[in-house]
Amino acid sequence: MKHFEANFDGLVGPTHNYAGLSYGNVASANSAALTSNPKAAAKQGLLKAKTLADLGLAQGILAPQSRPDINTLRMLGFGGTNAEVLKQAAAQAPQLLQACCSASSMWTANAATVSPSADTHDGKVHFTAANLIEKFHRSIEHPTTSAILRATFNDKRYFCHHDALPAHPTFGDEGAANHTRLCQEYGHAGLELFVYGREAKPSDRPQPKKFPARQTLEASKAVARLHQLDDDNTLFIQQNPDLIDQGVFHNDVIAVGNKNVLFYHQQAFIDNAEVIAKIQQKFDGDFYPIEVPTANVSVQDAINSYLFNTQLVNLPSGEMIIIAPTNCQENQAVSQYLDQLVQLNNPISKVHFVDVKQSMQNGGGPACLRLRVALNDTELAAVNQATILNDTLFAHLNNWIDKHYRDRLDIDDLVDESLLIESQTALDELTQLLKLGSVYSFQRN
Ligand code: SUG
Repeated sequence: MKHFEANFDGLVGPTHNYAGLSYGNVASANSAALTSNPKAAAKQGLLKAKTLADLGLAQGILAPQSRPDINTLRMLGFGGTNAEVLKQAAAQAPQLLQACCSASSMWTANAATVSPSADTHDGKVHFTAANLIEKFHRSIEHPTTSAILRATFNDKRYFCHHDALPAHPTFGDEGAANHTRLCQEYGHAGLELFVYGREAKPSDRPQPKKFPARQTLEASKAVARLHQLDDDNTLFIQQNPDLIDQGVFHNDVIAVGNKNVLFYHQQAFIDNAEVIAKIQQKFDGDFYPIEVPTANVSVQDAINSYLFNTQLVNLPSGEMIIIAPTNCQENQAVSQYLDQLVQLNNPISKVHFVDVKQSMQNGGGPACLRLRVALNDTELAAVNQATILNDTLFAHLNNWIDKHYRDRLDIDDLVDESLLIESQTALDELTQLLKLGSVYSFQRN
């Protein structure tokens, strides 16, 4: 039986826009009110996913959310026809309309936390949808995320789905963006690292002073319990709060792991040496930490280029390569560092650059756009096969994007009812393409 890691990328939805919704995410703030290009964004993301499929990796697609979210706007007191709901919201509370139009579900690293069957007591792959409560526009994702995950991993013999944790600040959960799994081989029991920003209960641990810490220790521990993980294969690590204050809003902006390699910045954790020693103690096999010194790459350069929001992947040949955003090529310090990295004696042999600039402008790099799911052959065969990316699905999705997506969108366009109609028409067709059933509430009402 073969074991490997599959990536499930979020398709960028038709309402992709720049609304400056994520306080603490520097790119989102800097892009506020820029004109977006949903068509280019969707194509960039899809091409990135196809690049990985063409490299021989298992690659799936997760459907986007339906936006504008008219139901949420109605819950907030806007009424009448859909057109009236949009108009009232635009006039009275444009920030709520913008939140209900965000295409933020594209960043599927925040869709859920996933533990593979090799780590769990019942031998199933466990998924816990992330509640994303720190940001209103993201907190409304999880019911549909759960429906999409259940329709994608739709075999109870192999997959166990948990609803999002209770929506209270004690349990702020951002999913796999704060979770890394190290292992010797994908099929071996791994060591799951849960990186949190703060403890919800009063504690004397340092906390960020400026920007919010989105993930709590309490949430990480709840997910580990739900996933039936052992103490032996979990580690809870606090992120450096000073870095959160500089814009490292998720751990995957400053560290990434794959198999026995952890690639991280010198300032990623409060005490890197202690973290590495703890991992070394618990990790079964040779552990390979690669620490990037501040002298080579500053925290600012890491945030601007997303050096750590890269995908470290193993090709079928066994070779480990790094999938990096083209922004890394454009940053002199980072580009120099990457040139050196692949020359040095370490497991990473090559860098492959992908252009995901539309997503990057909202703070989402290659790693944000994917949910990693370690699987074996039998489990992959049990996944909804219509969601697996191959040449045919790639061609269909490109045509579907061409047919339905706009190539420019301003935040003032969000009030336009025709955007809602275009979006629902597109997603209705997509559910047929991906054989998802009626995952959207507009299909059931
Ligand atoms: O949650 N940006 C997302 C980016 C998420 C990146 N994901 C990972 N690091 N895994 C966020 O901050 C911006 C939306 C806007 O401003 O229009 C946004 O939601």
